[in-house]
Amino acid sequence: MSIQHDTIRKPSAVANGFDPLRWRRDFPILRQRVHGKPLVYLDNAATAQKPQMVIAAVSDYYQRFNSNVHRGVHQLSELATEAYEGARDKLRGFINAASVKEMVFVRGATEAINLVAQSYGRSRFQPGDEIILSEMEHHSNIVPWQLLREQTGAILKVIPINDAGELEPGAYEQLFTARTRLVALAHVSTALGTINPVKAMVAHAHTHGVPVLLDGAQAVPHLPVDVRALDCDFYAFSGHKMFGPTGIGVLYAKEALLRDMPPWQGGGDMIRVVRFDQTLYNDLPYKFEAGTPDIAAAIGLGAAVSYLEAVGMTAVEAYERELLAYATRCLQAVRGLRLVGTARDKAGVLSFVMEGIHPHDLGTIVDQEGVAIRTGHHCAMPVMERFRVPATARASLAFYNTREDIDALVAALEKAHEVFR
Ligand code: 7TS
Repeated sequence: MSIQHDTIRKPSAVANGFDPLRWRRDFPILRQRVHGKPLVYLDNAATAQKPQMVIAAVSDYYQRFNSNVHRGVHQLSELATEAYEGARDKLRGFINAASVKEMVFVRGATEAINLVAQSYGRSRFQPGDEIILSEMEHHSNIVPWQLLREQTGAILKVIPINDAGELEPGAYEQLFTARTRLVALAHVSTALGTINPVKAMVAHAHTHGVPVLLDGAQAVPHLPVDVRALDCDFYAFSGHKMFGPTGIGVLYAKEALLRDMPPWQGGGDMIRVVRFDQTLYNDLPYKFEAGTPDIAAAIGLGAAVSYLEAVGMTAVEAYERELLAYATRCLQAVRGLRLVGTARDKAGVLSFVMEGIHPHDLGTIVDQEGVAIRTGHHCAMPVMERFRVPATARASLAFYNTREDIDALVAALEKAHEVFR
């Protein structure tokens, strides 16, 4: 069965007054066919598609004012700097940071976490100091801390997860000791979709005087995020998962912390004065931005923020919750399918395994039907180990997905059953 999505305009796609089809039109890539079938894109956790407005902003920069930032007095450089810094300020507003000094442009969530490990962690941590992580972390929030462990002798402590894919209640609080120096935790889990109760967890860490880094890569595209309300000390996220370009992301950090942190990379833009005997570093946030940044991507990300503000993050969250509930019901009705990750509070991620079919085979068959999902360990191998599966198939939602997309996935899964019968 192939569903002609481009022609479907059923009221079922409209929930809470939110019409995904209105927004979907802004994404040129979603209009294409794959293997002769209309593309159903359900791999948004890996990377999200880009609206025309973002593509235009990147192209406009290269066509009209390509120039380096912070360096020239000429017209083009001023335009580029204005657009680049304008994007930073839009991002600041989007997550409600107090100041642009707290918004460091990086390549993505991975680089943001490495920056904290190498600057904050490496300059302070002593052998035996403890870092609390969870079992559901993305490799990007595990490996940088293992590198730091090798460099400093720090110890990693892991919050276990239960069968639903939630943090084991009570386990977190018990991990704190007098040696705890940092908590690094996913806001939303990449492989399970679990939304962690991060506000309460930050508050608890602060009672011990311990700062908290939140990995917001899977949260920012799907929920309203307010770093001041969360009171987190660091917040890391990637542009490409929030409908912006690849190669750009943000490390938010409280100004007082950034001020005391040493630079982690040296080069142009991060300095004020360079002499061979001594170098004075630049103001925040430039102290952490060595070298020419991905200017086009930053400008594109600014456009993505404007776009998301027009869509409305509160509406996005409500719509995706409803679509997730629909998708969960539909997938649970598929023969032999088992969901991995059934937390009470979840974002739009559906990881699953199907009896008798390897996830990779499943992914290939589903792709033949035009449905893009991801299969594998989703850069969260400890989660696979915890649930004793080698891999899962994962469908991940965005606000431009519809109930018809879910129906197409279910039809493709039924087809896989026929093939493997
Ligand atoms: N943290 C989380 C929670 C993630 O989901 C990802 C990427 C990262 C960090 C790293 O982000 P990056 O932009 O720096 O690579 N997650 C995935 C995924 O689920 N499939 O592909 C990448």
